[in-house]
Amino acid sequence: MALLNILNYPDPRLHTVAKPVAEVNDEIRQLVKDMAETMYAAPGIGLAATQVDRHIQLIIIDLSKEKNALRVFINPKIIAKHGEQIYEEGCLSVPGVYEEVTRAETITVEALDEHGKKFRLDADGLLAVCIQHEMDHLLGKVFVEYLSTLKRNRIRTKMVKHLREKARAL
Ligand code: K1U
Ligand code: ZN
Repeated sequence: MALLNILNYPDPRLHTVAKPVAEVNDEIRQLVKDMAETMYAAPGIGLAATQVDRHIQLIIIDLSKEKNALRVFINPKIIAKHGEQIYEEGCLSVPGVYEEVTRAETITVEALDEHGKKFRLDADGLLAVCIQHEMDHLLGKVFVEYLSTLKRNRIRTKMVKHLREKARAL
């Protein structure tokens, strides 16, 4: 297994639109393993392939404390959504920033699992938030894009400064 590099906002590669996975094979399953290791190490509760510079429709989520309930969504599609909820979101590509975002309260998602088997899932609460957040990554959208231009520009400036300091320390 391998730890992958997570792209940091405002890296332009985070705005790439992901392509569907044509075949769920061993290469995809290896990427799932590497992404899971990367997400657990961060630590985070979700990760999209976009964030590790792989522009395919693959996201993973694990909301368990024990890190033993990995959910894999390949070519996910939201087929129904209802209501609204506000949640203070974070993002491994925007470290240290937590902001409220309004999303659907409940969703129904269809996807393939790591064996290529189609499944349907009804999700609410944090799971619904996380699926929507990760699926946005696949569309090239980062959660700060829901914020005001003023807030987004402040975050961008903070991140650029943080990245410069990180590079200088190397
Ligand atoms: O997409 C990502 O960068 C992952 C992100 C997922 C997410 C969190 C909260 C709301 C929406 C989406 C994170 O995992 S940020 C880190 C985080 O929330 C967390 C980390 C450790 C323990 C518990 C939560
Ligand atoms: Zn994110």
